[in-house]
Amino acid sequence: MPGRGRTRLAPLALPLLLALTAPGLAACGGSDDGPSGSASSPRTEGDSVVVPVTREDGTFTPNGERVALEVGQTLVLEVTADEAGELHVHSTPEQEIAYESGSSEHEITVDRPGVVEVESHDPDSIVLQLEVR
Ligand SMILES: [Cu+2]
Repeated sequence: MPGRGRTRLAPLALPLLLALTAPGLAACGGSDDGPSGSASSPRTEGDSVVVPVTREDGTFTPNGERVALEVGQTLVLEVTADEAGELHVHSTPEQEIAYESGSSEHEITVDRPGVVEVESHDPDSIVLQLEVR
């Protein structure tokens, strides 16, 4: 019976899958750019934290993601936008980042601890929450 054949296969397939994926995971943990280094994840480059930001059809990626930053540490925003606009950094004092359409890089630093929002007002969207320590 086909039904019986399928149930007999299942217990065998699971350990096989685990065996196949486990070495892959181990290998990725040892390298700097595994699958976790996807296009929208923050990463550290030298002393800076680099965060890719994408604006497409009025939607921002990331969307309120928390990023840890040290006081005085440089945050590099790699902006890729299909339309020019402005980001607000709600630090004290507030900072504004004007970006063009296309790709551009913007550096900011925050000189006191706290949670600082990086947002767009047009369209309204929280892009990042910087946890500054
Ligand atoms: Cu604002």
